Amino acid sequence: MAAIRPNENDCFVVVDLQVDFMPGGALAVPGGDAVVPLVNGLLPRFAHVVATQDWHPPGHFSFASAQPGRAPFETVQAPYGAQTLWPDHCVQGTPGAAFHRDFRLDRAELILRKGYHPGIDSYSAFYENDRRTPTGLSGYLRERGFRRLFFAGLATDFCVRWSVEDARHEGFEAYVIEEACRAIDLAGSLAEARRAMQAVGAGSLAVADLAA
Ligand code: VGL
Ligand code: ZN
Repeated sequence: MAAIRPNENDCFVVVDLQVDFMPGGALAVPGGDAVVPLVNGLLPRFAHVVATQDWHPPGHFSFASAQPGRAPFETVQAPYGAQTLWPDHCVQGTPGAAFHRDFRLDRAELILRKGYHPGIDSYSAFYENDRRTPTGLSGYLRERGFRRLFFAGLATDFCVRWSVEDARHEGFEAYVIEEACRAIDLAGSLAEARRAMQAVGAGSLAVADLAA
């Protein structure tokens, strides 16, 4: 494949590079810290960058601690469908919700926070988990004139996957930079994510596929 050279209509979407998703964090993604230097190295190749930030109020519905008798990684039925329960993570204003200190956040033109409604989780940067409540990102990206979105970050099988699927549904071209993502991988969720992203026509890229 010829190298892709990002242009003015392209945006790099960096997903949830936050302390709680790093090794030692409340919801650690294995190898999550390894993507930070890769993402930093990619930033200069893009004219435009958006970063997302998981941003939950204390006692959020997706926290197992908020559901009596439930443990992290169990699934419950929410009013909007199945919801995985998580350890408390990315609580608004806490150190765990902060971006990794080495992430060059200064390059981001927008920080899109999600997951702030107490009763709805939001994996996707576009729609909350009820699949109906918009975050406003698609209007923003459209108004900016972006057509191709390039994704990296955490976690491949949750926030990256759901964002990529919604990006396609919203009519954007979507590419996943595989080496710059890491997965939680609960019960085959990574394989399922790869299938789902392929099924919606998202491209899968290596860092080397992007022109330096
Ligand atoms: C995420 C689970 C819960 C993610 C966020 O960033 O992939 N996963 N909240
Ligand atoms: Zn979360």
